[in-house]
Amino acid sequence: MTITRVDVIITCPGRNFVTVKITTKDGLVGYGDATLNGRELAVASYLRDHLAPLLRERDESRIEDIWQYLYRGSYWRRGPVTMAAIAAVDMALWDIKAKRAQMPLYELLGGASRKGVRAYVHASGWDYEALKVAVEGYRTQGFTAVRVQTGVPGLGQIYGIAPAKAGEKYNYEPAKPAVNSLGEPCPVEEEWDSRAYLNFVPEIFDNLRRDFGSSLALLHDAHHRLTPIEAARLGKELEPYDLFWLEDATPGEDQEAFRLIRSHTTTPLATGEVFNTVFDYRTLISERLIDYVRSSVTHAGGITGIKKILSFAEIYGVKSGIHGPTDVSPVGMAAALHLDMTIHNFGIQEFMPHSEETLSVFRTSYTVADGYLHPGDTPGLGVDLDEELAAASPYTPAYLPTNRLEDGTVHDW
Ligand code: GCO
Ligand code: MG
Repeated sequence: MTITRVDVIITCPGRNFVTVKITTKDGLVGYGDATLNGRELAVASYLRDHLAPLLRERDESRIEDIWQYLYRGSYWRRGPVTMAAIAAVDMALWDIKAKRAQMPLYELLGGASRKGVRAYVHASGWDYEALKVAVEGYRTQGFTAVRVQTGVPGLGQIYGIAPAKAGEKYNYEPAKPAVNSLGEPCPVEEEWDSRAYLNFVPEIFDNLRRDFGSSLALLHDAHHRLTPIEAARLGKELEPYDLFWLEDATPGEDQEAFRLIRSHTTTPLATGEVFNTVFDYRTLISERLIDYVRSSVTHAGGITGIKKILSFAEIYGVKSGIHGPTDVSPVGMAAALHLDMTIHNFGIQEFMPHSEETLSVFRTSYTVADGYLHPGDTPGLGVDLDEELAAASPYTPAYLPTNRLEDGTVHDW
């Protein structure tokens, strides 16, 4: 019952991932996802240089104590880097505990509360016709919930639009670096115009409801780019289209801003993929300003961390909508699915299928069928990492894009 090794594995099978591997004295191995898109090396250093030395010879069964030791003991707490590092250690320890108990993690967390985990997928297109093909593609695969994003006339590449052909199996990967004048990787710069976007989006939903009817759950991500009053306008104008949720309508750290949005619209609201502790949500949840919590297991302190958030949310009738893009690794996705199976206030699970290249390194047990995911019944999280293949794909510098307005002002991406 002792930790003997803590390894940090950085690999890039199609995109960068950071994984923690914890090994116990009797040879049990647990994995945790520590991937922070565009800042992977900061988390890897936090783990290698600051946490790993503190974990060796510790009793791996004391998960809550280790979580509190890493959270409070570091003095400097919260934030995406710290909480991703703690998350990875936490996931690995839960993986080990469930393997030692010889049961899938969801059984250890309280057993199944549902038959499976309803997923939503990402459909996008440069224009409505391309989006329609993508939505149709997913609907024929049996998905009942689809996030929809399109280009905006007059704008170039913007958030959420897969440059690949519409309807392709894999979703778009935003962390594609540009190269600066020195030949060094740097963020791509996209251009944004909220007014053009606001004047265009309602028509897209009008078309979608005309073509796909009322039963298909439609989600949309405004990705932090609107002011509170713009978000209120969009929520109000989308009410006739009965969205499942409007995500990140305005930057979520301005929690009180959601009071303004809420006072204008009944469109359900989701936020929090960039949040990493329950304190980021305190006003949002206690005043019921949102309907769904978006943090991922990977970015919110692991199983232990996100359970604190979702238990708080359950009291106020706020549900989960755990973040599941391709930049959360299959380990982080598996952890989400085990939680999704057991918590009462489950809402929906984001699912961007990883590429074959990624899945060749991360061998998963979770399954998807008829729009539902299931974590599988392999003991632990149910993910194995092929370290030889991982080593063959070294880290590749990559950054998320940045946004500028027409006059050059930096804007939320
Ligand atoms: C989502 C998110 C992603 C993020 C990406 C950042 O709703 O899935 O907004 O698209 O932009 O995960 O790394
Ligand atoms: Mg989002």
